[in-house]
Amino acid sequence: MTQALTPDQLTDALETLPRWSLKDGKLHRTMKFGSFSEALAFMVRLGIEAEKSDHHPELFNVYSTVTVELTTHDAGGITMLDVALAEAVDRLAGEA
Ligand code: H2B
Repeated sequence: MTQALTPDQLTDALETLPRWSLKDGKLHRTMKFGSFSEALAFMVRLGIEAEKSDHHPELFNVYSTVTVELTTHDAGGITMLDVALAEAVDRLAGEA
């Protein structure tokens, strides 16, 4: 769970996450909401979810847009913890 994925494992994982791409060595997704309030509510919901597993997203917000970047700092790369958090993001957005 906490070991950085190999390039092959990462390719396999990305095939299961069509809304995500690889950018600067992190899982990357930009999401657009209907308003700043909706974007903020999403970030709070995601933060509560992240606390449960003690694994945290990098969040960037500009008005109604939220960019989510996922990496495991302790492992120096993307791990299954990031894949699980990406799935949680999609679930929270009502897409999975
Ligand atoms: N989140 C992320 N994304 N990467 C980490 O390496 C990480 C984390 N480490 N949340 C956790 C907290 C660690 O610092 C604590 C001690 O469990």
